[in-house]
Amino acid sequence: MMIRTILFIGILLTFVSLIPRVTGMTINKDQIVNSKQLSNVRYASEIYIDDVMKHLDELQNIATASNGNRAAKTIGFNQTLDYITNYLSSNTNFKITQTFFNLRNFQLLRNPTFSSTIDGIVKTYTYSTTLSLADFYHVQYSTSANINNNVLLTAIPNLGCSDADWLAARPSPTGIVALVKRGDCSFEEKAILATKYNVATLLIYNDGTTSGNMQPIYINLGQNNRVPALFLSYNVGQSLAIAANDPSKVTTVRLTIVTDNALNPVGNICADTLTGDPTQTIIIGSHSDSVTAGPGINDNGSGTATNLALAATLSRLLQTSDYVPYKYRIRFCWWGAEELGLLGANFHVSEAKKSTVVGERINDYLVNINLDMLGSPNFIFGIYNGATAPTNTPAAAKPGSNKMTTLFKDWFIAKNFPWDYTKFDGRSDYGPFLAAGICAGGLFSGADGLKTVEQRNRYDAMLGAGLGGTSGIRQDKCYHLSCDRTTNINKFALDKMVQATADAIESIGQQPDLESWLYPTREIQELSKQTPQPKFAYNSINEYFGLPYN
Ligand SMILES: *[C@@H]1O[C@H](CO)[C@@H](O)[C@H](O)[C@H]1NC(C)=O
Ligand SMILES: CC(=O)N[C@H]1CO[C@H](CO)[C@@H](O)[C@@H]1O
Ligand SMILES: [Zn+2]
Repeated sequence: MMIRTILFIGILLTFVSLIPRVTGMTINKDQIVNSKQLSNVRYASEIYIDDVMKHLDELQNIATASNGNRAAKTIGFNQTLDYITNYLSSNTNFKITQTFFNLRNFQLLRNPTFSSTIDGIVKTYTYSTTLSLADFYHVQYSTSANINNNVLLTAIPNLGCSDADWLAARPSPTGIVALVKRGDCSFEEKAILATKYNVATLLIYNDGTTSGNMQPIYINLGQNNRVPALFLSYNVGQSLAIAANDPSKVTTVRLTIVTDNALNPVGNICADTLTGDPTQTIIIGSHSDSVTAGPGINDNGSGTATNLALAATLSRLLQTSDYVPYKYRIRFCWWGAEELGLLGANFHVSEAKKSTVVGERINDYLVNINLDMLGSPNFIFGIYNGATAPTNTPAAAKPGSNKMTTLFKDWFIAKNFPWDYTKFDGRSDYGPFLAAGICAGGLFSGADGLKTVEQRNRYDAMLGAGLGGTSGIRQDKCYHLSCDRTTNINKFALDKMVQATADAIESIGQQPDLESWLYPTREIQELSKQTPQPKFAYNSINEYFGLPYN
């Protein structure tokens, strides 16, 4: 690897020049680490909270001028991307790439209609947004359907989770409407099979297993869904299934679903250091969109702004002659459409899995540091707990994620600051990396969790009276609300989180062999990567949104 060799010589030369002041021992990898003590503990002290706050003010201005938010598909989001790109071009020498992907703009344009005809008897069903009154409900990311002739209905045997179920259906589901009961596999899996067998529309009905499972429910089939779908109550679904399974009856349906599924291009931005091995990349990510409900200054403007300040500071340092360049390429990314289901990061990871370009392949990544909400007003110093990675996390990603947890923890301990573990459930932009076997770590200052009395007391004791916040209230009372403005930011907490992140990047940047450190038995773990990988960081898009998974 050409770049790796040149860099290594560069590091070596830098080190050699320091030898007279050091010890004169033989040069080995450990001593390159030791050079950190001589000249290279600077990143954290050269990044300033006021720079981060300045970015937050700019993001706030953008939101204020754009109906109060910076959500994907709005002008506020586009202006956020412009701001990031312009700032990076004028304040770093990094290579900047903007990649667009299409975001489906799902909208229900009018209420869907649905009726059945069983042996000539017509029944019209009720659509209502009050689910307790509804016979059926629309499905997020359903495509449109206009079935105004009576079309045959077929009931898929069992729960429609296998090809065998779909092949056994009589009549065959192809070209007609298919009815499937809830259960066993995820809703998406049923929809994928329905698409495969080319149904005219998929009707999923509740399973009636409890009193809470009678009414239709709201589900999301995800951006990739291609099938028209409705969700029916148990009673409607069950009576239709009985009729459709009765060979002496003719059971047909009519329905209309009118949706707008227009595609909107949404951008991811990445900025790469010009130095460092591209086949060993450390990727620092944050999301650039807000929810539609508010300006998203803590969530996750604080991540966006921190990432910008980190990038500019590192670019400056790397152009300083006495700062030892890292052996690894550092890539800073701003993901689009996190709030809609990690779409930007997921797109990046799925492209990387397909790529054969050196430096762009998924295996060119060593670790993903995710910068989330970092300045919550009633903050905790939260560290992702590698030990609580989702159960479907590939083995390869686990040891390194634990090491990242320890790295952050050691920083807070060394500073005599309090800290807490936060869950590492894949529900942020690191999720797709983790699911692809890349270890991850990061910080999180808290969202709608309540600060406990124990936390308040411990933070007060360690930080000084009054700095521990308030027990019994949420860590971010403005989480996903319009009051998530710059005034919502706890500058003290954000400052510490920024310092901790800079120090973590510098520390792993200077590891002599980061790959061995993060992937201690990579060869063996390579084997476990052969097992089928989850499509997403979590089992289904519904699980991500806290909806029933199946
Ligand atoms: C945002 O930018 C994209 C890509 O340039 C463009 O297609 C889209 O129309 C813009 N959206 C708005 C709301 O300006
Ligand atoms: C990604 C992020 O913001 N982090 C938080 C910011 O975004 C989403 C939304 O809040 C949360 O799920 C994350 O926890
Ligand atoms: Zn959010």
